[in-house]
Amino acid sequence: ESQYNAAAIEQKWQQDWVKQGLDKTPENSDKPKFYALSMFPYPSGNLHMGHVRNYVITDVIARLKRLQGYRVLHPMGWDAFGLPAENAAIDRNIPPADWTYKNIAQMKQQLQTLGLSIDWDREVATCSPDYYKWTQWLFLQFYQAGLAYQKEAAVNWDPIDQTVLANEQVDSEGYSWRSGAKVERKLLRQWFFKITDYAEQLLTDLDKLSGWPDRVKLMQENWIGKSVGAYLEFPVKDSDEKIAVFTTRPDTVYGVTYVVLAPEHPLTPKVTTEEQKTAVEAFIEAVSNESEIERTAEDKPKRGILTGGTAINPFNGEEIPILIADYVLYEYGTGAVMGVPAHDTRDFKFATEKQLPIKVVIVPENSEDSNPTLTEAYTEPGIMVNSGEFDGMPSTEGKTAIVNHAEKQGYGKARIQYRLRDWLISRQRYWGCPIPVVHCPSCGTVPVPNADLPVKLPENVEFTGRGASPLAKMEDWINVPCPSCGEPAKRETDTMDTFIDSSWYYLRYTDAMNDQEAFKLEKANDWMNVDQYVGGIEHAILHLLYSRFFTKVLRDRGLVNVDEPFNRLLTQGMVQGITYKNRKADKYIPVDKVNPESPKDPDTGDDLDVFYEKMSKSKYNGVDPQEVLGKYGADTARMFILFKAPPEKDLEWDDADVEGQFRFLNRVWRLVNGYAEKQGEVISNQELSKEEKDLRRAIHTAIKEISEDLEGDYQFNTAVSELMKLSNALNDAKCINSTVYQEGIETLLILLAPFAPHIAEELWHNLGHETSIHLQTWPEVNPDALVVDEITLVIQIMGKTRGTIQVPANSSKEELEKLARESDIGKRNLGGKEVKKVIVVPGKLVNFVVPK
Ligand code: ANZ
Ligand code: ZN
Repeated sequence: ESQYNAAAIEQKWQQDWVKQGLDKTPENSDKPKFYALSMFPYPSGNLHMGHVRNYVITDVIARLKRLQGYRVLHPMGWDAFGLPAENAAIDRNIPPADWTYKNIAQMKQQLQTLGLSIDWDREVATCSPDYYKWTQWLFLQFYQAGLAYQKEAAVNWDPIDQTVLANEQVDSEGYSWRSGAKVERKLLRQWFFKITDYAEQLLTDLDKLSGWPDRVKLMQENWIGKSVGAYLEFPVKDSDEKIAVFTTRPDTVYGVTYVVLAPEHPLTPKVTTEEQKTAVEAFIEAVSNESEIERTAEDKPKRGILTGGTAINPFNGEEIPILIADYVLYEYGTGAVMGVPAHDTRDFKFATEKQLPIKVVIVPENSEDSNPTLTEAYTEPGIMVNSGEFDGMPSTEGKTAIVNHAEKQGYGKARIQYRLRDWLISRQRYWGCPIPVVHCPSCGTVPVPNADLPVKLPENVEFTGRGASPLAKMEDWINVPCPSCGEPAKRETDTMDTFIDSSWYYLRYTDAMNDQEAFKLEKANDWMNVDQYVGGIEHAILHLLYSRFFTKVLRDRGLVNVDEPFNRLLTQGMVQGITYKNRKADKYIPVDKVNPESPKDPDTGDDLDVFYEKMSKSKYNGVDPQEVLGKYGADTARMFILFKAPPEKDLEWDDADVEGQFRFLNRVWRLVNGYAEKQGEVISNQELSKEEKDLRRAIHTAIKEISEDLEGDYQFNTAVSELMKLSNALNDAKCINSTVYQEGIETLLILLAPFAPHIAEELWHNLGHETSIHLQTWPEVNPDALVVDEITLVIQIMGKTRGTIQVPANSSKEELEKLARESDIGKRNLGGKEVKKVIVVPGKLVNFVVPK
């Protein structure tokens, strides 16, 4: 009997499947469609366990759906633009394209060893001109729709390297990763996408996404951040200027004791008095380098200063001071707020520090005192007091009443405000998609005509990491005739945020080879939406929000007919490795240097902390997929990953459990091959024996349980447990010449096929089948097979029949006695009586002997 040699059979079948074209996407088929999508990887060069888990999950779903009769689209590609390639160019002088394509080749080869049923004909790489041509075309669609525009915006500026930095290149203290310089904020002209136009739709359509985790929907909701409130205008004393504020609490307007402007607010210099001028300017200078996070941090004392100017509360004519403070953000609302220290926690702290008055205008219902002294802000609803004609009104009603009043008087109006800002899409980088516009001295911004797309990245660029973007130095590339007037003009040198590349790749997959269009409408409409999207929670906000935005814009341009890109979303948990840390020395110890029986630091002898944490190089707790695959094969790795934890939960890597799955596959190997060898004539009995009936029940229970586990929530872990149960039942059964046994063996293999595709295929062929197991049909549950036969049981007391009950035919003696005792007949006749003896005749009767 042959040994299970994973390496040999996996290679064999992978080649065979390619030859047969099993993974190709069926184009002309009247089967229902299923689009299974993994978030595509950044080609860093090495496949890690997080990738493996992600793609194995999607693959099981894709394989399952094929067996269930769907035509499946299961593609893969590369999110291939981005900073690391440029850094490699700077550090090692390798052109970004070379580095990227080398990594893609390496990772693709690694992916293929996992036995993923991917249609590689549809592979895309976002850095390839035949992809980014269409990214540029889509940019121009946005531009024509008025959804792409330029404005000044603050960027991170490294004053030593004279370059713009991405947020990730600035450390938490605000220093440059490269030069170590303190990063400054500098205003530069930047490109934006007007995602704010879609804020309301992006919010309300979350309701359509019943197949998304609530957690992700909540994160998106918070990011969009809808606030219902009002704009109110406070006139500046002795001036025509008015300060508009955004407030969610118009009901507190009588409690305003000051107004605060963002330091950058254009009114700041206008309201500042001569005496305060120097102090105000110094304050603005100090704030200008603070990041938004620093400015709004909860725990930090709020910094602010009087401008000397005075505003008037239009509701009661009160004169109130105007301040500037760092916590007021210029980009949100109107960049100005009304300070209500009695009812806002932040204002309370600020007013207390600055000794500004606190005026109560809301009190709890039934409160006697309308001027209580507060030790903290009262932020709950209540009854309005000290609010003129509004006194006595519940504050919840007061919100509308105040806004209505302001609207009538002409100094305010209802307003919905979103926290979402427009998407800053320009990057001063080389390795990204060039923005296809030309700047002409006479025509202004001119789109590159479609016929001239793609605007290709120039080659032979010098990378120093210093100065402006490498593109800005490519004179030959920059200088072009204006597409409109033909006069000398200059190319845009900014490239696009790589999140744009990944906002439409799922559409390109539907028609990946098209060199005439980004994708054909009919093909996109045919395959969209993605039925199941699988990826990391780290993309819960940006990538998913941007993709949703793209889909809606393209829908409005008539390029696709769906509202949402991703029907169902599975965010898989992290893969964690066992981690050893010397807490005293604050250092991690590589796993292979530690004796797991008594974990000690090999250098110092200190006891080590042992815990599970996300695998990472810096913690020396990673497990290399190549190593596991080399030792056990892809099928074992897949089984372990699926078995060890539900897909959305974190998974703790455990070698013993990997072993366990390897042993299970070996058992299946022996079971099926043993059967294939011994298998004689298969006898079909008219009347099934009890053993056959039991086995048949086990088979159909497995079908039922596994089908249910894989429906909706994809509980692969319990499905694998069911596979193990069925395999045990087959191992124990003796009726190997029965058709039932044959059904059991074949069912086991088909149920196993999505999980461990290679071994299932090999064993399937060993049974004598010619066509691939992956072309079979997922078995159906036969409800009859699940039914447990019943018999009529006679209940006797002292040999006298008192009645009968129905019981399962296969009940044991103990079960029969219990069923009889607990039946109504048993209870009625035995109630309280001591039972001396019980006589059980299996399949017939139970007789209770009681004292006379
Ligand atoms: C007066 C007031 C009284 C407020 C009160 C709250 C409670 P969200 O929910 O985030 O929209 N605000 C408005 N613009 C701001 C800006 N640019 N920077 C900092 N804070 C700003 O919060 C809206 C509230 O945040 C607004 O309502 C305003 O303070 C403040 F008892 O106005 B409120
Ligand atoms: Zn021109």
